[in-house]
Amino acid sequence: MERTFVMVKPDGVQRGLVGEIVSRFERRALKVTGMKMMWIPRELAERHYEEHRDKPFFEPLLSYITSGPVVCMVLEGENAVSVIRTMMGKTNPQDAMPGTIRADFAQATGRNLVHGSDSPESARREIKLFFNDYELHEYQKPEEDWLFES
Ligand code: DAT
Ligand code: MG
Repeated sequence: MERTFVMVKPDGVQRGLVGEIVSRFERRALKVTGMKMMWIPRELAERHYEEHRDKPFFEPLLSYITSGPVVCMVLEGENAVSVIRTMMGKTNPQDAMPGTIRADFAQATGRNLVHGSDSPESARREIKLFFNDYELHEYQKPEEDWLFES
């Protein structure tokens, strides 16, 4: 099983889309192993997005992501990183496929509702940035026997 870090960004919280977005992951039987609301401090936002430090959109990105509370999650499933990236859709919602979160609910790159790690390495880094061990939970769900061939 693979774990990935997902965040409903401030626009998703403000627009009341937390339930809709979490519901899509739950319906797909991805397992929520951590979840919390937080208002990201600027220093954490800078570390999270450090790969973009030299990009022209870095400052607007930081002010967007720190503009209100977000909901952070760790989700687990087979190939969870790429499965969730596909469910989110392209970075620019105007290029995202219908049926993806970004295409269905968003219109602008700078207000694209969700974050999801782009590789297993990024996932490990981001999970560590946002969660303590005691906030992550291993548990069994009764439907697990019906999700995968053994
Ligand atoms: P993603 O969030 O799909 O992984 P990314 O890591 O390239 O995309 O960029 C992080 C965020 O930065 C993205 O969700 C929105 C913003 N962003 C990316 N490219 C941008 C651009 N060209 N103009 C404005 N904002 C951009
Ligand atoms: Mg990214």
